[in-house]
Amino acid sequence: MTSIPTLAAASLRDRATAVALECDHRGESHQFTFGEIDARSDRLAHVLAARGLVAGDRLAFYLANRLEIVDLWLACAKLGVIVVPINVLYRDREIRHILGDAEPKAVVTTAEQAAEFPAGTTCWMVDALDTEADAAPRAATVDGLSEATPAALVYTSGTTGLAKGAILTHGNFTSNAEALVREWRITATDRYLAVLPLFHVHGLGNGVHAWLASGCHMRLRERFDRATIVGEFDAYQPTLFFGVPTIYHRLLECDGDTARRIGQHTRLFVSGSAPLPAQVLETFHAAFGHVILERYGMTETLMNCSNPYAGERRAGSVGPALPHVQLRVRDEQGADLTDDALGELWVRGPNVCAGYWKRPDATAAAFVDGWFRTGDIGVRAADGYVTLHGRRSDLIISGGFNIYPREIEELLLEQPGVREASVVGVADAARGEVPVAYLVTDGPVDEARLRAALASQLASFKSPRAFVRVDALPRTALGKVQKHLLPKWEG
Ligand code: MLC
Ligand code: AMP
Repeated sequence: MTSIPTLAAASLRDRATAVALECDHRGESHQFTFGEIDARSDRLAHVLAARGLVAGDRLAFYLANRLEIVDLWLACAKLGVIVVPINVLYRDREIRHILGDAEPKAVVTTAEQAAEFPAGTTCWMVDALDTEADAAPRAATVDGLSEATPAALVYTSGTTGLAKGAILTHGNFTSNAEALVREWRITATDRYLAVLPLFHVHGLGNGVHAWLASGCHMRLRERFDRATIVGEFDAYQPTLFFGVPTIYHRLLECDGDTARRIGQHTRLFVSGSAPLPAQVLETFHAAFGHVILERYGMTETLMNCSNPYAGERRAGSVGPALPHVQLRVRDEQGADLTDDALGELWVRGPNVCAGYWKRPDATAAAFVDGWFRTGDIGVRAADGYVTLHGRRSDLIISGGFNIYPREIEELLLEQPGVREASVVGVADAARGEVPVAYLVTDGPVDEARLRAALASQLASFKSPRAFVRVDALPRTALGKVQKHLLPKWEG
């Protein structure tokens, strides 16, 4: 374990002349060497320091994937500044909460996206920062960074409906990267096609850090786009690809020849962040000639489990715990369960976050004697393979993005005429799950008005697929909504 700059130095310094990154920049496709990436972040670090940022300050970004996120990440790591990534699909309510909680000195964004921010927010325009950095001298990495230094606050929703900032340290990122590079045999000769958003830990913690740790070649795309993805595979010929199940579902739309061609030059396809349906695994195997490697991680812990690179990649299982991760299956009282018994997964290790930002209550509830309660329910077989069976909370995962029903319910209850609201996840072939809202209302539901109200406040992926009017919500004697008794929505 070490700090991010030390981990990255193996590529930034030792492979300074090797091409590191290919991406669009200022309207053209560009290639950058590791030396150039190092210099860019040193210069940006100088600019950020000149603007008053010091170790421990927070700096947020609200951007779709682009080169400057890499610059920002490395510059902040070098300064000990804590990065707060904000999902670029978030809207007013989600943004206000994160700003109020993390209190960043500024938000780096584009002129167009700055319009999403409440008046009075300090927004730094990414293009202006970039131009300023071009002319700046190189700043040195600050002293005193260690594995315990916070590197990021990554917001993840809680059962209360309000997102909590997981404090991810330098050591969390470096230990995770070292494990993945070793376990997935990533080397400097790999070519990694990056399409996952860098504002979540899958794209950032796994993708960017496996790249930095291995010194491989990365092509960074703004996002996954089903219309252009085949062209990307053909032109770039990646060896390495990380996706969420929705992306693999979309890739199955490829014709047979295309699938075989893509499969021939790719070495490893990894899936995570939501359950990979066995049918997608099997169909993908038949078409692309690869068994997708499924792994299990979360914002608070980065990677926990992974199917092996060599050895059985078991359908429906997320594989054994990674070597640096301790994993237990425990009952409600925290007692260890035997193999094959269903319980909650608890994890401990250098991958686990330092707690929740300014939330000692939530931190105390989640950590017991250094063990983190994941809230995921699963079993471990005698050979160590873990299978997930759901969650303690009613979290919905749609396209790999998390949705806490409570957040949507609270907003629905603020709308005129809505007396009661309950949101549940229903199965969707492409996105895994989608939210559906059940409402008790005074009079008919004005769906257009509800949609507009939600769209102005929350990310589009949280918008319910349907609004179903019911006379009453099924409740227990204590008043808790029994979501499983709601009438089935058939689409
Ligand atoms: C989707 N949109 C994006 C986007 N993905 N915008 C910016 N950046 C992205 N990455 C927007 C689209 O513009 C559109 O907006 C809407 O979302 C739906 O897009 P779509 O193209 O119709 O969607 P689809 O083909 O279904 O594909 C969506 C997807 C996306 C799979 C590409 O859901 C995605 O990127 N998911 C990855 C989520 C992720 O990385 N999760 C990891 C969490 S970490 P509009 O406004 O037109 O509706 C974690 C821990 C771990 O979970 O490691 O396991
Ligand atoms: P997030 O808060 O976005 O980091 O989401 C983490 C959650 O995603 C985990 O707690 C799991 O419930 C879920 N998850 C991640 N990987 C997998 C997987 N391979 N299969 C099923 N669920 C997963």
